[in-house]
Amino acid sequence: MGRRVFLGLLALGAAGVAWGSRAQDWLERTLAPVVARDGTGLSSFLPVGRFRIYTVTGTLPKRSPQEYRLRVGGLVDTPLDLGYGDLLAMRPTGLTRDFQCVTGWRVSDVRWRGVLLSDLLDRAGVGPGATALRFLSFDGVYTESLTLEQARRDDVLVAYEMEGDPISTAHGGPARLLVAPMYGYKSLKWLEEIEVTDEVVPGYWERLGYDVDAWVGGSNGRDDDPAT
Ligand SMILES: Nc1nc2c(c(=O)[nH]1)N[C@H]1C(S)=C(S)[C@@H](COP(=O)(O)O)O[C@H]1N2
Ligand SMILES: [Mo]
Repeated sequence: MGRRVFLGLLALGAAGVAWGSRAQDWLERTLAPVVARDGTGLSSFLPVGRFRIYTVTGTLPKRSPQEYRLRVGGLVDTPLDLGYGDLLAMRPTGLTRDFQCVTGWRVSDVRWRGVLLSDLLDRAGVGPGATALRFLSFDGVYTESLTLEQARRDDVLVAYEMEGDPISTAHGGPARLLVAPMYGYKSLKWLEEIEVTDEVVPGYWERLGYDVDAWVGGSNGRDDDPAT
């Protein structure tokens, strides 16, 4: 992608803020093929609204609410296989928090809505010996982890709404993880599977040297992330 095109996209991104979510949807549909064609550093993030869009695969995988499934398995009493409607039918939890990437950008006061991960775990019933969770994305590559104690916090959601709208494809919809007290890389997008495990299995960026415990303000702060 040429420099002028890129600057044009930046301007469109800014316009998206002013025009609202319909323009933003259009922008994301238009940009998705650009990201897919060029998986280099330059286009591995896109400025959309106040956020940058990250995707380690260079694509924005899309699943409609109708086809969306979320599985919860591993060390549980009752494995779950939930649809989008099943998530909406569970007790909703709202949360407004700053969203911060380890590379330094931050979006203040983002409004999220979803299901407490803790509620999902209660529904599945966590079995003996369980100490951690592993998360898988339907992008087929990205993974994340939390300890069971972290996962049970009241600021950790399986989120399906952001800023009052269904979470867009670019932001990891139909449903993504939101680990509000930690850096953005813990908040796995395009959530497909949660596996309850007996040990922490380090996630995608953690295998590349990032802290497994990614508390915002912790030792992790650095700006040499290849995804910037
Ligand atoms: N599946 C997937 N989830 C992901 C990532 C990714 O590349 N793929 N990037 C992570 C990082 S580093 C950040 S900062 C946030 C960015 O969220 P956003 O793209 O909605 O701005 O998503 C996180 N979750
Ligand atoms: Mo990030």
